[in-house]
Amino acid sequence: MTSRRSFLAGAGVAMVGASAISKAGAASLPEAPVQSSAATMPPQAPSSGRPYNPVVTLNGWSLPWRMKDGVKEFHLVAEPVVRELAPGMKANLWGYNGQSPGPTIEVVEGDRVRIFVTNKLPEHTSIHWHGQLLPSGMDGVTGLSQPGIAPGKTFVYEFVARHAGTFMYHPHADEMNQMAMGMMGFWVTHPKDPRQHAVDRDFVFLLSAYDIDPGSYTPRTNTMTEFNLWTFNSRVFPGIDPMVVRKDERVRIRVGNLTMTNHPMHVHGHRFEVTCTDGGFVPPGARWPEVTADVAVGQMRAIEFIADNPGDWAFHCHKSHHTMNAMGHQVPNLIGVDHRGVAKKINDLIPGYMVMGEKGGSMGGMQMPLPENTLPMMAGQGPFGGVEMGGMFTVLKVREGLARGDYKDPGWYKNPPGTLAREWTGELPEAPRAKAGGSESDTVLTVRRPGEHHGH
Ligand SMILES: [Cu+2]
Repeated sequence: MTSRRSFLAGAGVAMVGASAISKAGAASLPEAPVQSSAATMPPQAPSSGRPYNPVVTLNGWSLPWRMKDGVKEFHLVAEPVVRELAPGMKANLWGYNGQSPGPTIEVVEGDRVRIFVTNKLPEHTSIHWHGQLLPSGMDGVTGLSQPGIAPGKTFVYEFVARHAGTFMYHPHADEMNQMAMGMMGFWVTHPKDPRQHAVDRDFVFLLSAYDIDPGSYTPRTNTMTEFNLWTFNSRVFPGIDPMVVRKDERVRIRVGNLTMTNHPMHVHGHRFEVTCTDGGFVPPGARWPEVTADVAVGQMRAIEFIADNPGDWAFHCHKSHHTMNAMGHQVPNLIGVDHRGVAKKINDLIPGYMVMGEKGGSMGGMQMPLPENTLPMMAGQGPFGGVEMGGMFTVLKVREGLARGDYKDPGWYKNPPGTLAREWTGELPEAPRAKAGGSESDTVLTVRRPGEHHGH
């Protein structure tokens, strides 16, 4: 990785797209820009070709191209990468151009696209352009549509991006290992007319999952269902950037699912419509309001809404184990168990041991020492304390008075007076409850065995 030039300026954040492209102009192969940072890059206006409204890849970036005789040329390099999942944890993954997931590819409906794919992995690979309508020989299925790309080799794919929509790319070679190692990327084909399907902010990310044992760095790829790190673009909360939007803007969030299970994606404070699926944009008359959209395995969904409700709103997968980071799955339910004494005995053997769960599962405030390179299960902090979330969770921040295109984190929402849940400090009479046993209860329960029932 160090032998390749990196086109990064300053703190590894800004891409110097234009100069990189002109430098490569004479070469037969376009340069392959590398990203060293897991930060969200600001949307990139197109440097050549037809205009479009660029997307924002959450904790990611879009791949620059060069124009050659009217063809958009991209260069992806499949290679081992180190991805920071959140501050405090890095993973040895496989990805493209320095990151997992790979960079987002943005083109316009009708563009002719040529993609060079160089394999720097220790085994063969290929790329399948998930959802594209293209010639069979460009579909990237190893053995079926092409031979695998051997280590050290480069293949060229070329096709026309025929319809606008939301797509993904991923290997179709040793998929179980390569996708469990993080090989995937997003693809957006913008409409020919930038006014069509226009929104003010367009966020994209992929869902991926990893099984990384606490204290280790490399995913176990034979895992079928017991993944322990659930990610947006190979990041876990609190490592996932917030989605910052200006009040009353039209917002689109595009999600692709390359995990091995479905994810019901849920937004707070707003209703949305699914406006784009795997097959393209949904006609307006066929949309209906939702607050949760299930994204099945291999699917893409784009949701749209008007951000008319200022605040800090959770946006997350609704499977509660997917909003947690790595944990042991063999932990019994200890709610209501009295551990006094047990903890003391264990502490004599293992100083620092902490009993978990006797008052529920809340571990936000616990400071049990963790193995190295391991995140707490639920780590995010909010303005009122621990958010008790990890994994597939981030915050939609809707604010008045932001500048157009300002994606800077505005901090926590300041609730207007009278709009914040508060503690009740008045009298608290005991609630009347039905008592067990019958005699003191108002409720009379008559039980009859089925055999005693004669009728009909
Ligand atoms: Cu989920």
